[in-house]
Amino acid sequence: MSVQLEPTGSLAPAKQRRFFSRLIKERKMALVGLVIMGTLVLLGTVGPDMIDMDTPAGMWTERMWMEPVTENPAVGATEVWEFYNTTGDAHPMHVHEVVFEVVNREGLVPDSLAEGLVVLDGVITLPEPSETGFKDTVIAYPGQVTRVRAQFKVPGQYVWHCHIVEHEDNEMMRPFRIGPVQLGQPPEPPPM
Ligand SMILES: [Cu+2]
Repeated sequence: MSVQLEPTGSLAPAKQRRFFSRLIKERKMALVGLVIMGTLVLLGTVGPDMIDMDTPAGMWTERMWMEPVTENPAVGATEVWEFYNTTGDAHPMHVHEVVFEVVNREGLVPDSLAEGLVVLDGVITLPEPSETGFKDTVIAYPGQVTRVRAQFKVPGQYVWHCHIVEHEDNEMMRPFRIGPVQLGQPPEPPPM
């Protein structure tokens, strides 16, 4: 499905958010910094996700590189991807295959982060002048959700990841798939 949209930033923030949420699937991903079994886990989802529909809304779950795909846009779908940065660092987030527009950023309530929850504080920031137009990488600042909008046109299996090499090499990378599993693509592992 292809959706024609108002240009980024042309609506008031609250109206903009309602407009997007009516039309477009939102996916909520988390940037997390946890050590589990000696491994630094740096990406995840904000529940519920495709692996665990029982995760309470707003609670994040760390997801390893080898876990099944949690982002599976339909071919031709336009989606808003939300990067919830619960860490203390800024991360340049890169999505393969697509170009995207930066929609906006919104603050997260710090006390909730300490409890494993993301709660929006309602303070919305529009993209910087240098962030207009199509991008393939966006900086996700700490304590904020960064929203981007993309159309996923080409079926296949790709990755999204932080572009800091030390981070992407340490679990800050996840697979995603556009459309159904195709011949030659890695089979879906069972949920861990
Ligand atoms: Cu990073």
